[in-house]
Amino acid sequence: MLYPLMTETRSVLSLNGIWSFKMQADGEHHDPVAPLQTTDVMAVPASFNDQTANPELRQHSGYFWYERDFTVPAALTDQRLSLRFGSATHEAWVFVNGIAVGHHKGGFTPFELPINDAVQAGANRLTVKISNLLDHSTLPVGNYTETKDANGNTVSHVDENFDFFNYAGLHRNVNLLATPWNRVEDITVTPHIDLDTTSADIDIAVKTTAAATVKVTLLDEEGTIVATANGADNTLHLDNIHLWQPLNAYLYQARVEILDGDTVVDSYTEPFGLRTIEIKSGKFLINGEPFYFKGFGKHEDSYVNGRGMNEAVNVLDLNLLKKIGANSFRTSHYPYSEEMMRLCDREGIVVIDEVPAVGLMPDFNFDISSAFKNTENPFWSTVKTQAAHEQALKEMIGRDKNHASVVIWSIANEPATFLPGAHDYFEPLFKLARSLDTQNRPCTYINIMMSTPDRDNCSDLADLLTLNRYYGWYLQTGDLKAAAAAEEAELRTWQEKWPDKPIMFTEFGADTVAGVHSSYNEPFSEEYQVNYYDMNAKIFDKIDNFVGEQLWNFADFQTKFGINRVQGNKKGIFTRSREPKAAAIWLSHRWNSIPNFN
Ligand code: GCB
Repeated sequence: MLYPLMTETRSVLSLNGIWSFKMQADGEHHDPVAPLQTTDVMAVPASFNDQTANPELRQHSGYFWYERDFTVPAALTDQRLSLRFGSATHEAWVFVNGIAVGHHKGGFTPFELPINDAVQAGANRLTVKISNLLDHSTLPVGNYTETKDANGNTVSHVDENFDFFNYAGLHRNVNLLATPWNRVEDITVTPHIDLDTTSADIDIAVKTTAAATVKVTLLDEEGTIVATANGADNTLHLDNIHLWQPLNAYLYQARVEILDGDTVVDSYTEPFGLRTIEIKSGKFLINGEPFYFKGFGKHEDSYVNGRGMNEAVNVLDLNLLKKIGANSFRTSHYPYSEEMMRLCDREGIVVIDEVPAVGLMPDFNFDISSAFKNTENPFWSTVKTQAAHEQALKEMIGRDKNHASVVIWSIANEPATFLPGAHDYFEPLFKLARSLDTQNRPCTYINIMMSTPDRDNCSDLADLLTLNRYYGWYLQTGDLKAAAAAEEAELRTWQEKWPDKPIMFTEFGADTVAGVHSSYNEPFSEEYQVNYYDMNAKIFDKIDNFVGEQLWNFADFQTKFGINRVQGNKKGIFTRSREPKAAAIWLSHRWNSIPNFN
């Protein structure tokens, strides 16, 4: 799906701003034929949860409604009109003037709904019903239960089977699009790069709504035309190419036009970068050189906006990331906004792109030691997420396939791959992901602590080993010496088992309350966080195939209530308001002295 762009043939009208809002109370119903009866308002894009002063609404599990009026300019009514949502978390039903125009399930990918039959020139009413319910058939996975209130109405409860707050709402841009009827629907860019001759053959596959005369023009970063071709399936040759490099981005543009004689019927411009990715002898090569990942698992999480897109925070985060000497992050635990992906392309940030497959384990708790003993749970024969998982992969790869910044697809975070049945569940999903990506990016799943080399059932499926490990935090808490021994032993076993697969940590971290200090290296202190990272770093530097360290987490973030969390997860090396803890200074010394390629 193409990102909404204003071009000479396309209009994009923002529907962001203040909308009317109503929580649907238990037993209540609303018919969108009539306007919403409410005085509450919500800003879009943002989560609804932290915009309210009402604790009941903040914690609401169930349905809620957004509504606003919008005007369709008469000049646009003979074009194809559609509504485009960057995301609606987690399931949405959309109505225009009370007429149902479409539905989408899955809270982190865009959808577009044609509305010509429901709109008129001038004033119109847009209503969106949203559900934030999660269960064992959705991604992420939630534990769903129902009770009855005093009036016999059903009350829904969702207990997050994961460690982040179930923020919901219209999280990303909402736009009215006017496009030509005969238009470019999709563009797939597949570069074949010859590093020796610094040349490339670039396949540009254009999908149009009807047979059309297509013209493709490639422009360099200065806007100079470097190649042209006619037809919907072309290979264009470039000499003297500029590579897209980590932290040194270079973006070309593919301008795609549909022509009727000399008239441009539709025009769309897709940015793309030229870079190679290869896994060879335990190394992760970008443009033929061994790349070392330095960076973070992140969240889309900020004060007030919740999980809602916050472009100022995105810009700040990437500036902090670069300042600290990092070069990469993972979109834990769901695809991030299209705006963030475009920013990463432009800033040269290397991205591991993850589907919202999180919570794929029997039950989420912090008792890792007892989970180690639980090896016979029939989880994989009961979970019903396969269809949602396929859809999430299709939508993420469909959306992000042309991004130079994306170098790995993450097919799940911490699934219970130590339980029987995991391989049968994941094998078709890896096949699907590989068949969807014309750039053949490596695929992985993010491995949980219990899935040690002797227990894990899926490491043959992954192109590299991406491990989340909490030695010295959830295990050997406070004992960094014992933690170091256990961690080194495990890493060496992985390396022996798969000598050609690169290994990296995609999570490791220690909760740290900013301002808590200790002369005794106590967990939760800033000193412990520094020493914890120092212990890990010394081990990484001893493992040959170790290709990167992405720590947990970039910043403190909001979670559900629970005795293990004090106003959220405190493993950030920045606070939630992005102030540095002591570990940020320590890391900046380490990372600024490690080259991106080594
Ligand atoms: C993990 C999860 C992440 C949690 C983190 C933690 O393994 O992948 O979502 O937030 O641990 O802090 O416990």
